[in-house]
Amino acid sequence: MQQASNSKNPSVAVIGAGMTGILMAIKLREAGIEDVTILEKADQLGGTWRENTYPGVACDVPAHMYTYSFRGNPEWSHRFARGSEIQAYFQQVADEQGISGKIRFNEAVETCHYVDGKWQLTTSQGNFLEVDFVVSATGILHHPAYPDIKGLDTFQGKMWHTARWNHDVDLAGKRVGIIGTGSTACQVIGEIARTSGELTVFQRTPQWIIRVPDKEYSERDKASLRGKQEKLAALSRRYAFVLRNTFSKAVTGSKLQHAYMSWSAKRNLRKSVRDPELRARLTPDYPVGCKRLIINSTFYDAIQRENVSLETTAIERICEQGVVTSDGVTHELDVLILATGFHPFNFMRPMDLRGRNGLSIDEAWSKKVQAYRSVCLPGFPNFFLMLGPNTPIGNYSVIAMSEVQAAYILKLIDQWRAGKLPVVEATEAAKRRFNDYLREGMKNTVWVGGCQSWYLDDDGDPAMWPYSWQQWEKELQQPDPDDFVREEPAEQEPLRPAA
Ligand code: N01
Repeated sequence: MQQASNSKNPSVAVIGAGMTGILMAIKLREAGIEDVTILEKADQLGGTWRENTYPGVACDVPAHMYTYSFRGNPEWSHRFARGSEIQAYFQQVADEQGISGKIRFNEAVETCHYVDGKWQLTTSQGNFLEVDFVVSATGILHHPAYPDIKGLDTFQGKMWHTARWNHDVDLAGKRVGIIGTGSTACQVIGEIARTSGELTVFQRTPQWIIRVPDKEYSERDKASLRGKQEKLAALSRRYAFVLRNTFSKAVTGSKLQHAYMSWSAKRNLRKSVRDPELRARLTPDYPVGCKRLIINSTFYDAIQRENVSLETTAIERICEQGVVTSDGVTHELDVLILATGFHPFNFMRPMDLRGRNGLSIDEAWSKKVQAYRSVCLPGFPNFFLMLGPNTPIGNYSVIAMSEVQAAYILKLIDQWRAGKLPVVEATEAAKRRFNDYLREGMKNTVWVGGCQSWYLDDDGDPAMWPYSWQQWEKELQQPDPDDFVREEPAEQEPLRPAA
């Protein structure tokens, strides 16, 4: 993108060096913005793919689609890339683009306050930074959710959350329990069933699973793609076309696609699980896609192994020896794995974020976690969220979504640079209109089909994008100047959400 003539040259802080932070740093530089500081709390980049190292960790979006559009990767080992190779991919892209050396590692942002037209940041290293813009690229699913089960702390064996995998413990011959049967658990179970002694899977709610066969790419497959970015891009577009016209449509109101997905998930269960009693216990009572569809080809095989048992009686408490279910049985365990998901609404917190006139993010979001077009927050000028509320599109590539957001953010910054916007701040009215529009779309989605999942907020409203991919691109194609403040408001009482 060309720098606007006579334009201001802003300073930008990017918080987080995961997939979105790296992307934003690249795109800012392409726009001629050189004064960019990337702050990363950990000692390595990669976000999700740095933190999740559990056995079986892989991406359930096809690898050739789960890449930046400008940097296809011919080297993927499988159709569904393994976590470690995705992490290596982001490292490689950041190195190639000269981003890695610019990241300030082990430096968490502790406070981020808007004062006199600038953002002032303090970090865990005791450093102070003042910038024009802040991009919060802190990810969605990075705060592990520990289950609220009585006695959890009393367990005397080894226990950990899947996002904090303990690689020091060898599961061979051990009595292992795992709580949860979401996307993560299914990947873990598929893997550790082969290595553990006895494995007990504690399932609270069954899940619908679609089997998309994995495929190992041969040396010949890889060689045919090396040096051919256009061929890689075409492959990515093909996968995107399929996903948009199947999964994405199935969950956002298309009856035909939903019928097809339902048939596919039910058929998978019927064909994969032989024992009717086990099959019945694995059968959900809610529509396919209501919870995030699980794409997996290992779980059903694993759950039928001799050393694996499915426990569907509710967990009553945890004791020193293991898990006590409501039928009074104590399941004695050496290891307890918590595949219990994440807190999806924490976003940049625990960072102390304060916008205009000291408005804190906790106040702004006290009634509801909402944003304008997922990216901007009224009361927080020149502040952008990557993968903010209502970004996710069920079973689609978050990289593709982030690229759309990054382009939109750059267009907004460009307006500021050209003096067309005094600050980049969505109005409260625009945010309300946008969220009314989202609410309208939610009615047609399958997420309101009566299940519980991280897709839903405290009011039971889906925190997802309820329309098509094409609509998402259209909404973020061009900023609408009428939705942004035209004059910097005078000092006033903080903008609080309406009661
Ligand atoms: O977490 P989840 P996840 N007692 O919230 C159970 C992404 N992801 O880490 O269904 C008993 O889906 C809970 O039970 P229930 C993807 O977006 C992507 O698996 O609430 N059980 C459920 O079974 C995904 O959606 C990839 O009744 C309890 C499980 O724990 C997201 O991460 C791979 C419980 C939590 O499932 C989260 O997936 C993996 C309790 N107290 C993950 N509390 C890719 O490949 C919770 N549970 C891209």
